[in-house]
Amino acid sequence: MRTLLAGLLATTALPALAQAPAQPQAAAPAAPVQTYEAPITGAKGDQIGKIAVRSSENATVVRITINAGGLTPGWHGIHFHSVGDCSDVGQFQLSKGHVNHENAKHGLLNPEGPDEGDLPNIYANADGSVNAEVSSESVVLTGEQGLKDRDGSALVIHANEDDHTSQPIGNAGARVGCAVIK
Ligand SMILES: [Cu+2]
Repeated sequence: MRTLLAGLLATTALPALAQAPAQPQAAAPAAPVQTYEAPITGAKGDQIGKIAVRSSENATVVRITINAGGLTPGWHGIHFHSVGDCSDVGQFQLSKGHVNHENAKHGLLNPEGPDEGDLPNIYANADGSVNAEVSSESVVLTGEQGLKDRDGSALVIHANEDDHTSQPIGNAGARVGCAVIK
């Protein structure tokens, strides 16, 4: 059956190829890229760096820049949390839990995950600085379920690394940085 189908495809595909127009087809217009920038507030309320977010219709890329002294050296879990409120400095609980419209389990490596807030860890250098870029195909900036929805969202940085499997946040610990996305 598979070879029969392949044969059919081959015979029908060839004439179609032969009829293809000689001139190159005009490229489809690129989808608009949305951009957003915001400061990252550290555990003591000082600005420790910034996020620069770019999003297309189906993916989001976040560039994270953290100044020397901004974080403890080593790996840190980061997530999109569901509310754009970082005003409770040092706690950052007002940013609530992860963006998670599907009620998925947390964890990029969890068979029942990931949730929409999940992102790879970032690594802070010995001086506490970070230059990183992470991406997600689970969220975008605009739209009803976008990061910039009615109550916004937040990029939250945790004290420890995310193990990408444990509930609810991969043992990532306290919230030590927060950036509003609104
Ligand atoms: Cu988190």
